[in-house]
Formats: sequence, C-alpha cells, structure tokens
Amino acid sequence: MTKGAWFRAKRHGNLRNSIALLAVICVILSIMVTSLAFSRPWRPALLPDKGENFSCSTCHINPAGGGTRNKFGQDFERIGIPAGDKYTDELAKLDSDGDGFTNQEEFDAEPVTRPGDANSHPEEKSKSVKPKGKLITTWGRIKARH
Ligand SMILES: [Ca+2]
Repeated sequence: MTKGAWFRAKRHGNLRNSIALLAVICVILSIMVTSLAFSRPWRPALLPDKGENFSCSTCHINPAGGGTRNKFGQDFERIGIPAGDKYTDELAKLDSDGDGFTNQEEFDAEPVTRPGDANSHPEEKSKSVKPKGKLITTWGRIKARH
C-alpha cells in the first residue's frame, strides 16, 4: 500500500466513523426531543381530581403516559386541547367510555372511577336528585311533566 492510499483509506475510515457518530447523536437527540414534545406531565393536574387518582392513565393506555389514548383521552384531545387544555363543561357532560355515567359523575364518585374505562364506574347510579334540599325522584319528574 502506498503512503497516499494509506492516508485516503484512513481518512475514509475516519469519515465513516464520524458519520456513524453523528447519526447516533442525531438519534439520541431526536428521542430526547420527541419525549419532551409528547410528555405532558402537567396535563393531569387540569382534571377535576388534579390527576391524583390515575395520573397519566386517566387519558392514556400506558400508565406512564404518551401513546394511545383511552376513550376519555380521545375526547380530551378532541374537545379539551382545542379549548386551550381545559376540562370543559362539554367534557364533564359526556360519558366517554359509555358506562352510563358522565365523566363528571366518575370524577365525583367515591372512590373516583376511570372516565375512560367502561369497567370502572361508580357503584350505582343515583336514582334521585336532591336539589336545594328537595328530594325529587324519577317518578316525581315524570309526574311533574304531566
Ligand atoms: Ca368508567
């Protein structure tokens, strides 16, 4: 091998190593930026329970957050995020997971249940409403209309 060929080979090898190192650095940076861009640890605090019960899994399948959203998370994405990252009245009135309880009823339940999981719901739907100290049953509402 001539001296010139040796230098070209060495320079080519160094260039290949530099490109590989640069590629590794780019991958690491993109992973860091992506995780920062998609991680929203402050978002559960916007919910009525302040995220104290289920944290990220209130909206996400993965308990650590990110990735696929459950039904409530999908509704929050559709309604809450465009409203400026807010738990809106519309979200409160929805029954995201279709278990027969509104999202607000799930947050108000004792213990709090998951608004995005149909298998998690309050024990029993209240059959009566007691506004301002007056007990009004479902039958009472029906009679009042006629
Ligand atoms: Ca539920």
